[in-house]
Amino acid sequence: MANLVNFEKRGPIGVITVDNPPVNALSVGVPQGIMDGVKAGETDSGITAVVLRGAGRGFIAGADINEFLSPPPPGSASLDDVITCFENSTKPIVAAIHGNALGGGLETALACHYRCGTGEAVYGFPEVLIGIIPGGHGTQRLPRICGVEKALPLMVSGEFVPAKTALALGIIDEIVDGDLLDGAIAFAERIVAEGHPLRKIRDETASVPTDGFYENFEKSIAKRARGHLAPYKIIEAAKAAVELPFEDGVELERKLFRECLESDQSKGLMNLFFGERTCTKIPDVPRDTPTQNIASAAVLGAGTMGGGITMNFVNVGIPVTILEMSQEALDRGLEIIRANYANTVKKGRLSQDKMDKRMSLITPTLSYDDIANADIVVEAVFEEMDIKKEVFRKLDDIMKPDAILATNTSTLDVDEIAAVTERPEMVIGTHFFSPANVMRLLEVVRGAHTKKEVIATVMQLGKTIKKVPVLVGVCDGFVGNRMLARYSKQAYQMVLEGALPQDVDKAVFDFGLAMGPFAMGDLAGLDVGWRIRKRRATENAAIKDDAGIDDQICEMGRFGQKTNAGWYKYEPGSRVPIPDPEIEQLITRYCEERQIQRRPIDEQEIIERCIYALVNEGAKILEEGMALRASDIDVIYANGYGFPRYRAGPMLYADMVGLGKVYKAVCGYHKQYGEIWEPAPLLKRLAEQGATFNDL
Ligand code: 3H9
Repeated sequence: MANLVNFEKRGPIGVITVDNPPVNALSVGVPQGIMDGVKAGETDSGITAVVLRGAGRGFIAGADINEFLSPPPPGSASLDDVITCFENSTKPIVAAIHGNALGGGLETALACHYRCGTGEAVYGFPEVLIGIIPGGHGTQRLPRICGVEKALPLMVSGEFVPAKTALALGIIDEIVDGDLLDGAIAFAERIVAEGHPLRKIRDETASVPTDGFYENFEKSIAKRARGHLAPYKIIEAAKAAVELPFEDGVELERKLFRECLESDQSKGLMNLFFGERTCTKIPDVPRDTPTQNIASAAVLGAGTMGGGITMNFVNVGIPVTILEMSQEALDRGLEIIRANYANTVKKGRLSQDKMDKRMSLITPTLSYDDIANADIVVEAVFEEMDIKKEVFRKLDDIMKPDAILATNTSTLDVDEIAAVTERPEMVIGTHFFSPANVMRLLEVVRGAHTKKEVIATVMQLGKTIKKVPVLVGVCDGFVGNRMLARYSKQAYQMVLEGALPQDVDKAVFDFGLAMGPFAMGDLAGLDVGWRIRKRRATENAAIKDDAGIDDQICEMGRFGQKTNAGWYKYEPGSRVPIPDPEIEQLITRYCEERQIQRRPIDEQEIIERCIYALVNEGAKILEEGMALRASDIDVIYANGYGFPRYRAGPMLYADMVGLGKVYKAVCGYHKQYGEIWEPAPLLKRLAEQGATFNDL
């Protein structure tokens, strides 16, 4: 095995190079290697200073996250040991940074006496994103460098800052032009020649923030950080940097770090970290599968979905021809896209120049002829099989032979759509989530005949347009919506049995989801499902025509937020749901008419029934191979359905509860409610084996 850390002499400068691909994480062996390098520099009288750098893509991306989930044998050298070693060094140590210095990597750099880096390097403390706090003195050093008012937003958001900002904040001392190693060696030689002291950030003091800073800061993150532990622990630790001596602050940081590390939240977030990277790995579509170049796209339909999809492409510089049936629809669609961008410009998050450039990449058209040469076409027309089939016949006729034909259907059978073409191997599903320009999830639906090259291309394209692409199979609702149907059914059922919509929504919100099922229904619009149910009832005499509460709500003209009334009522222009006595009366009346005995339903039952319904269906999906892994399902729920990231997703949540307990509850509901709760055989098997979904 190649050395994880190398040491070499460049004249009077010792150079330590961390070489632990892919990201130079501080895995077992790396801290010891760095310390050995420092020792080599110390003992060589010909060496006056040491430069620490990373090989490959970057400096050091932090601790090895794998080692938090499965800790290595005790006794190996740690980041703490490296820091102590730096502090005891009698010769200057200079960090030379390129690519990124993140988390423990940045902490390593901050423990050096000086830091320089390239103009393209980025710096950050992303620990919060995996549910922990900087645990290598970062919370104590950063406030001493740039003040707690600047340090806290950086550590609590986990955002990366560019080199120029890092220089302005004092995180680095110099930006090196030209070759980094040459520049860093010259920098180190200058430090020695000019007799600069061994600068130790620990000896500096962190300035006291303005009155009310902490309270205001907590308020500013309240929505984003709701339910999360780590952001608040970071605040506590950073406060200590201002108020306590360094050693005491470090002691507190260590304690808070452990608390976070031992929490279920960090396990959830770390699993999600790996899940979001594993989901692009498809066993029978290896990484070296050839992909097609996507230099242009076409989008069919300029409605909400089509517009959002178009924005995704032009945001990354891929020109789009957008096709509609009428000039009016085309104009309306373009106007919405323009208004969306203008809004972002107004908020200062996009320059006018960039907006103009993006708009200029959109070509509106009414003619199929204009899209024939696109590398991919994404269909986002009305969700009806006959219409989709007609569109795909047309696409098959006109599109160039190697064009990828994608459908954005959320409910229809991709194979049935593909079957109307002469090239089903080029057909694939790209299920975007609304609003498509915002939501990160992309379900990539693999048809029975979809070519591996097409799958590889679309998965890669998903990453290019900054989505989290997850491969799913063809089944009703694919993965996300198929599971959601079970969850919504339980929510509705509990309203029939005794809960009110606001009870269910509150329990689910307190559990951590972005919103409850009824508020979500109001946001999405209740009329779509209602129209589908009505149509199915007219088409199929076997479907009993007993209008449910949701149908009756729609019959009252209450379609959700867009009509200021649905399951809740809304003040005009407001999105805040207000429980409505009229709905409560409707529910009570409905139940009385059907002699349904209502009973109190507590929060625990609400959560169990909603979440276990997701889990049981998820297990069926896994067994059928519609999702490749339990973590893929979690990635879908965290990125498309507002599942709290700190719980990863329903499958890991179930693992943490214990599948034995989940299975027992599902069996209980099965006995009580029948077929809908039929336990998934996979859940039964794993529960009996004492195993988890993660073990799969
Ligand atoms: C920490 O430092 C705690 C300290 O404060 C205290 C300690 C006491 N560990 O994302 P990519 C893998 S906590 C292990 O696709 P990119 C990743 O799984 C840590 N593995 O590439 C993937 O593997 P694979 C604080 C890691 O170019 C491969 O590297 N630091 C780690 O899009 C490529 O990753 C962080 O949280 C890791 N730390 O982005 C940084 N990082 O190929 C987390 C990556 O098998 N990392 N891998 O799927 C990142 O943000 C991005 O990976 C990075 C590269 C920006 C570095």
